[in-house]
Amino acid sequence: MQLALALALQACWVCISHAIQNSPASWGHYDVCKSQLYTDNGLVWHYMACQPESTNMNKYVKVNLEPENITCGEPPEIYCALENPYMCNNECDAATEELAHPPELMFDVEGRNPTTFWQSTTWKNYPKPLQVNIILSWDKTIELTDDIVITFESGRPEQMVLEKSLDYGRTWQPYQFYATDCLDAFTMDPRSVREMSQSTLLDIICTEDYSRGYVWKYDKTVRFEIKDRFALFAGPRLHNMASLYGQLDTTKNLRDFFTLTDLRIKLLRPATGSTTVDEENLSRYFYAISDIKVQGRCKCNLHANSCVFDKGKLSCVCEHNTTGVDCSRCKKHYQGRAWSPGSYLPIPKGTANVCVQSGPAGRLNVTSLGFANRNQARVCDDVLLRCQNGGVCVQHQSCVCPPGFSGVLCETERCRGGRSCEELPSGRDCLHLSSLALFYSLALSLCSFFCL
Ligand SMILES: [Ca+2]
Repeated sequence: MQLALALALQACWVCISHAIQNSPASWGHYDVCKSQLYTDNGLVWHYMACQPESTNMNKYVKVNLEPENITCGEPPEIYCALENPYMCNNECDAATEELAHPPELMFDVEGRNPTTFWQSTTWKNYPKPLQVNIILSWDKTIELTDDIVITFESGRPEQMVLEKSLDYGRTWQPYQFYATDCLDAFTMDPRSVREMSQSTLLDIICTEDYSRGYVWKYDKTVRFEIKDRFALFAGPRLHNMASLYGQLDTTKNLRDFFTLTDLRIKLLRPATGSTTVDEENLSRYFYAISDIKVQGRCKCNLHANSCVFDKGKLSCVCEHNTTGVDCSRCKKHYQGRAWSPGSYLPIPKGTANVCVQSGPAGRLNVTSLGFANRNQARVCDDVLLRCQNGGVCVQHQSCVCPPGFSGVLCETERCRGGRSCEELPSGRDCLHLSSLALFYSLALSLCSFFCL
């Protein structure tokens, strides 16, 4: 009965794993660049489109502020609560660790109590605008995979623009405008991402959804909605990622929309909680941000499934005979045809578009290597092609498998697939008890039912 329970649990785990793989956080496709296949011609590489896992990009970001001296605390400053101009018992002092609010506190581990946050100087120079640029640089093209979420410790700004750069900060384009009054601030009609359609997805909008006054003071986040935009192709719960990937493959503008090297948050006017500014109490007005979340992946043109951070620099670990930080060109001696990115199509493995050897000599080599490989192909070794389940590799040519296992690398259990295994002296438990098999399939059905 214990075995039956274990099988039931295993069935549930298969089901949960399946669900996890289909969740937006780990889509499960395109995670392997190549695999080895055993064919009549010997072992051959089979190439597939691949991409690195989506991850928290904060770990790799460099942050710069403009103007440089905009962080509070030099000299020490007293600031007041926005809601109560007479509650002025807070101090910012850059020289005292507990009272300092440097920019790195926007990217530290969350969940600390009290919250850690960056804070600007107060609006003491009013009516000169209090404006700050927060520039996030990755020095590498990345692709966004989830919403950008900025959490304010102060009230949310009354005017703000989120911008992106695709050329390491040389030129900038707006991503989204945010204001309490879009018409007044940017002469734009207010819109919401919820009103967008497939044909308007690339529109740059101004939204009033995240800039309401201090009556909403517990609402602290400002978002740039990536998932809502994905959902226009992939469905509300992002179940149909194939549709999105297909669209990304064929529409360069769409792919570029989610791609960037830098982000710039332009804070243009702090929260005032009113239509007028209280000039007697300017220490009520400032910006404070406790967290910025950017989830994405290295852009490797579907030619790498990993990206390394070495000496402060991100770069793709290129496959398919490609090279460069983004795998955006063919390796030397592999320019037999023009470089092209991998393709998501056909779903789910895509097309690798590998770079091939160049020149007539290269082509000759391919033929002769092919012939040579056929004679000398390694079927097994002690590194990547290990014989499994206790098999022994003989002269790199074949695995001698223990009883109960077969296959090139002894990877297949003989008693599977309806064959009787009772006569085999295998130490493994095979599913030859029909009652257990029935229980297993019942458990699997139940789990599938709950998963769907
Ligand atoms: Ca923080």
